[in-house]
Amino acid sequence: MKKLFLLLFPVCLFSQENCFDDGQKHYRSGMGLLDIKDTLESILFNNPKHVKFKENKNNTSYEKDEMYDFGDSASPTISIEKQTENKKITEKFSSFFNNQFSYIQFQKEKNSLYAVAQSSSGYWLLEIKNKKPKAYYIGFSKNTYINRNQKEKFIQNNKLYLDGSFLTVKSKIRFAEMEAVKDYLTFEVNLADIKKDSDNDGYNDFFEKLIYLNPQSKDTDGDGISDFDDLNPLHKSEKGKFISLYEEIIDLDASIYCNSENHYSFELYDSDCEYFQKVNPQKRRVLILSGTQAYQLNDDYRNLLGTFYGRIKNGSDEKTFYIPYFKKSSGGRIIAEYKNGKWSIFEDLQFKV
Ligand SMILES: [Ca+2]
Ligand SMILES: [Ca+2]
Ligand SMILES: [Ca+2]
Repeated sequence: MKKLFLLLFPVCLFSQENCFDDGQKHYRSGMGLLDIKDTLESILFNNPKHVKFKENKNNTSYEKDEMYDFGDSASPTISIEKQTENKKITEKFSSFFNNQFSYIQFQKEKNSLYAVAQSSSGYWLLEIKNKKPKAYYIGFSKNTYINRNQKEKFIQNNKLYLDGSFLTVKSKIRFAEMEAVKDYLTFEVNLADIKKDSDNDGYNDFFEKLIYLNPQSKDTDGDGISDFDDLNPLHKSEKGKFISLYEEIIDLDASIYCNSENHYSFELYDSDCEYFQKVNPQKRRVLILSGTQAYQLNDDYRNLLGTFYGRIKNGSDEKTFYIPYFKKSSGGRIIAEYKNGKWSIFEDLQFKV
């Protein structure tokens, strides 16, 4: 009996425990994962089962491919005519998907127009069919690089064939420096696997798994808004004094990508504070991961965790509150004042965290 009681006890304190300063240091979880040097062995082990690959020495090497920018005219495989055509198709895709993707290659089929594209979360297959856009997250591992130079036809016999390689971090000094541990690969994925959307909510299963949504439920958090339309799909929103404080704070990070129109771009946060998790954003699409989820997030998204907000510290007058924050290379604190039921917030950039 006693044991059970002890287990239940901490749950009741959950929200406050994780929101307010307790004099302890709380580091962001998930940070530091970038330093791990992935070996060929671990990369092969972690490669998802639906992704097959074969070596093909005629492919472009990672080193050579990486030198080309998107749509670079110096790329040897793209003629002027092709470039003009690609520009037109790019505009067509952008009219549906705004600025959420960079396009790698297009393919016209009888009833559909396809694109292989990249976003902050990884690689996607985009489809326009009967003027309806669909985006399917391909679900490659974080170590998978897809060449900018692809063969003319990447879809054949209901399979996706993409050239690329497996990468690892070359140097810890400069984060961006990568090298291929297995080069000249052609990846093969069944279209049926990536198109699978078990709950038919508009997000394919692979994307839902990546961002901790439920691929078997149209409405993960049960708030009546479908995953696809929910601006905070992981948590049911509520109203409250400190919840509205976090609503003000996330507006400080407003970016053009994570607006309500863009279903595939989220502003990512990690916080165990329930007040933060229960925000009801009006204009922005947010994913608020728990510290544990952020730590486990084993995909490209891990590079994209934005600002981390620490715990709320009470000022001496009970109207002023302080929240430290950490960005990739800087930090500061939010000063929040509560007057007549409203928050005024300021960023104190001079504050050293
Ligand atoms: Ca779904
Ligand atoms: Ca779902
Ligand atoms: Ca929902």
